[in-house]
This record gives sequence, C-alpha cells and structure tokens, in this order.
Amino acid sequence: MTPTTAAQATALFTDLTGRTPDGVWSAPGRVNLIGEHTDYNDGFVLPFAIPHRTYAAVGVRDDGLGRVCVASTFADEPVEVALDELDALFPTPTGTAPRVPEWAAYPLGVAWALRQAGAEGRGLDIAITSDVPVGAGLSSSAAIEGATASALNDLWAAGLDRTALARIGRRAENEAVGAPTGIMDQMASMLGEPDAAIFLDCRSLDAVLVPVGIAEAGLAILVMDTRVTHAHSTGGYRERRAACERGAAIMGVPSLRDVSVGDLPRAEELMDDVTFRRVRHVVTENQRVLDTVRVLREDGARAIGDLLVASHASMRDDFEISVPELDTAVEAALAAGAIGARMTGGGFGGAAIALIEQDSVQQVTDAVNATFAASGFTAPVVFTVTPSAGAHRDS
Ligand code: GAF
Repeated sequence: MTPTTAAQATALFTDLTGRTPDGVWSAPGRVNLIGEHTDYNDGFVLPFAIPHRTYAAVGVRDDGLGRVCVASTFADEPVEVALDELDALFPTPTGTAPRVPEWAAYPLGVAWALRQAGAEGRGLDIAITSDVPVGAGLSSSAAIEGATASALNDLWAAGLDRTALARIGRRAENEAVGAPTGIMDQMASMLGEPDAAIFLDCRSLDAVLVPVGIAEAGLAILVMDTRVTHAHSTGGYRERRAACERGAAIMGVPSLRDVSVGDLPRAEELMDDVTFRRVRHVVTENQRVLDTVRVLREDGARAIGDLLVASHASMRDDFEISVPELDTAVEAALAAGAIGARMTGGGFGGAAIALIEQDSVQQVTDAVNATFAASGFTAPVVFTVTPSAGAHRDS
C-alpha cells in the first residue's frame, strides 16, 4: 500500500477550495496488544499506534458564513453545514443513523463536540485522506477524530490537551456516529509513541508508555486483516456492553473493574451462564493486561505469547466476539511458529495480530494465506506494523 501523505490531503483541499490549507494534521490507527472490551468497563488496555495515518488538511474560511465543509477520499461528494446547525444534527438518537453521511459524522461530530466543550471559531474547509484500513478493527474512526480534533484545537485556539482531545473524539463517536465505544482508540491515536505501547487505566485515564522492545528482541507484529468488515454502531458490540453493565449491577459495583479474579466463583453463583462468561472475559482480560505489562518489563516481548493466546481463547469462548476467519488467522499463525496471536479490536470481524520472529514474516504470511485459501475465505491482507507516533501537526 502506498502511504497516504500530507501532500495528498493538501491536493484534495486545493481541488475543493482553490486555496492552500492553513495546515495539515494527522493521527494514526492502532493495534491493541491486549485488553479487549475492558475500556468501557473502567479497566486496563495496552494498545499502540500504527504507521497508517489519517491526514486532515484544514483552512479557515474567510467568507464570514460560519459554515464547515468536509471532503474526503471516502466519498465523491463533500458535505457542508452551518456551524450553528451542528446542535440540530447531533446527538444522533440512539439506534438511528446520523443525519449526515456516516463518514462525515466523524469530523462534523468532532466540531460539534468541541463547540459543546466551549471552543469557538470561524468556518472551515476540511479535506481528509487516510490509509488506515476501514472496518478492519484498526481504528480508522479514531484516526479521523484525532486528526480533525488536533486541527480544530489549533485553528480555534481551544487549548485542549491530548487527553481532552481524546474525550472529544470519543464523544463524536458515541453521540454523533452512535457507536457506544470506550476511549481506548482515541487515547492510542492521540498518545502513541515510536517503540512503545500505552498502558492506560481507563478509569483515571492515567497513561504510561511501556517500551515493547519487539524489534530489539528480533520479533515483529503481523496484522492479519480478515476483510470481514464490522461496525460497532450496530449489534453485538452494544449487546456485549449491556451484558457487562448487567454483570456489574448484579455484583453491586460501579463497573467490572471492581470485580477481581477471586470474585468469579461468587459471580458464577449469582448470574446466568452467558452473563457470567461475559464477566469472566473482562475480569480475566484486565488481569492479563496487568500480567503483560509486568512480563514485558521483566522478561521482554518474547515472554508474552501465552497471554496473547489466552486472550484470544477468552474472546472466542467467553465473550464470543470472534469469527471463523479470525480463529483461522490465529491458528494458522501459531501453527506456522508465531509466539502468540489474538484478534485485536472490537471483534465480529476485523484483524488479528501475531507476534512472530522477524525472519519468519514471509513464512507466516504464506501459511495464513494458504490456510484462508484452503478454507474458502476471502484472501486476507497481511502486513507488519511497528509502534508509531500519535497525532501531530505535519505542516
Ligand atoms: C473498539 C472500541 F472502539 C474500543 O473502545 C474498544 O472497546 C474495543 O473495540 C474493544 O477492546 O475498538
């Protein structure tokens, strides 16, 4: 894939407006190393930003009309609305589609959420390009939100820090797009650093960078995009979140963060089997994040394989968010010698990751491709990623 660049966003902006933008801002997608569906349970996650990025070329309009126009390579037609109209467009009522095309609800939702937070400014033109695969569980949406929020924060002189901008992105996702997600993806996209994962406490939003040392250990992270696309605004994600809230209510705690592995026998007595298994996934996954951080620090990346494999089994069997293509990717990678593998992101499609020897990239890729072909699945897209920089201004 040819990397998308700031120059491409600038060219799109100029096609749209005939002007040069005031600047270009970008934000990455993410891979989650471990800690799935723990973020909205106030728990722990360990994602890292990937090299794939979304670019927003943005210019303040001098027509005094207070309108915002967004264009992107996702759609043929730009979408233009008055800034004063945003309050009539959002929030999107639960369970309904946004009143603007869905792709436009991300940047327009960010503008709305920033205004709700007190930011003010003139009208804008925004041109968005991206090479973060869409629907692959790699947070293409958080990348749009991060790039747009960073741009508007500067151009409207809102003065928000990175955590506040991540909250703006999540508000756009939850209330403008209507996807009831947590804050992991926005925090990963805002805070990413080369060579480090972000150990995030989703209750306090305290974030600590943990050096992953993957390259130093002679290892690589392979992404296996199954090309089974998913959306978190519908269906299973919302249902899993409701099950977690039910479980926490039964345990009499604010969130599943407050349930420990030692509480599980009591949880099993109190709940139906499905709710219990949803709870067990979240509780054990929180523990696996803590264990992964400890093992990374004490023993290095080569020692985390079993935790990745246990995480996948928990998502497959207890949380039931895997699909045959994700299980096949994980199993094929492990059979070809991967140290560990698991699905990453919200599930119901998307991508799996594998921790592999650097010199086995081709061998594992070939094995995964061959197993998908033999299973009659659409060919996956397989590539390596390294922990990369978070949101920033490019020009
Ligand atoms: C999606 C959501 F956007 C995140 O908030 C998180 O819940 C993740 O699924 C599952 O860990 O990426």
